[in-house]
Amino acid sequence: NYSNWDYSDQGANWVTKFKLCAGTKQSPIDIKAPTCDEGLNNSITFTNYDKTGSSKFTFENNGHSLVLKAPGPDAKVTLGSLGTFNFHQLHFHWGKDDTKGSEHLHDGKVFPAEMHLVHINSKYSTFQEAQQNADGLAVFGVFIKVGQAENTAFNFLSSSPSLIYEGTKVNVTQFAINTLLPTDQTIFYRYKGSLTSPTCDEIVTWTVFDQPISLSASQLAQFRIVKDNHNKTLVDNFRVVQNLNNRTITYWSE
Ligand code: 1SD
Ligand code: ZN
Repeated sequence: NYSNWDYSDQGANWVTKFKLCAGTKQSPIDIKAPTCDEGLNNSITFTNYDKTGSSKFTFENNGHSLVLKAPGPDAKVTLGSLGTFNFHQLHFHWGKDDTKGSEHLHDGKVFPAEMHLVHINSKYSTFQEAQQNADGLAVFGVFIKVGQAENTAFNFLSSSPSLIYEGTKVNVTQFAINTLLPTDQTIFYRYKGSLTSPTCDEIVTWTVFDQPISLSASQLAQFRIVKDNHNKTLVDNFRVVQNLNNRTITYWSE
């Protein structure tokens, strides 16, 4: 079931096979006109995001993205009263060139790529269990722009020539996940949405950081050489933005 969808029309046809994709709280969205929420608990507490060690991450081509997985429940985040969420994996969405690639937009602006850090609510023991619940996941979205310098925190991207085909993976020595994040983690947007790929379950508390990170042009090029689940070049693996409908986007500022 994992292979019977692709990004050929940016998700428009998913609704015929995957009912949830036609829901009213779908992701991604264009983040604009957020409402300041004095009550939004701004503190994201990171635990073990700074941990380095000798255990192995895996970096894998799953036919839809490149995914970095940590070996166990280790890194986690607490989102105020929303609870604690264990880091599960991070992955990327990117364009065939720099004019597109991000899933979320920011005031209509598109970025060349976007990183998602997927976390599972610690009150559930498996992804499958979390998938049955509206508070199942917390996903962090980080916009990626193109910059002059190499971003050395993303050196693991240089293994993409070994990840051309779906199902291939490499080991990556454990590194501190917080090195991948924007330096300013205090400005972010929060809304309730969905997985951006089938089966589009509406189980995600989204946190999209305001500050983008930078990768060099050659680092972005490392994404664009891998192939998808139909053995075609995997580019433009983003879903088109969805209607906000009856939802608010909140932010908090000091
Ligand atoms: O697109 C990803 C999908 O590949 C899978 O990772 C899923 C569940 O982990 O999450 C979606 S997304 O909503 O994080 N883009
Ligand atoms: Zn994603």
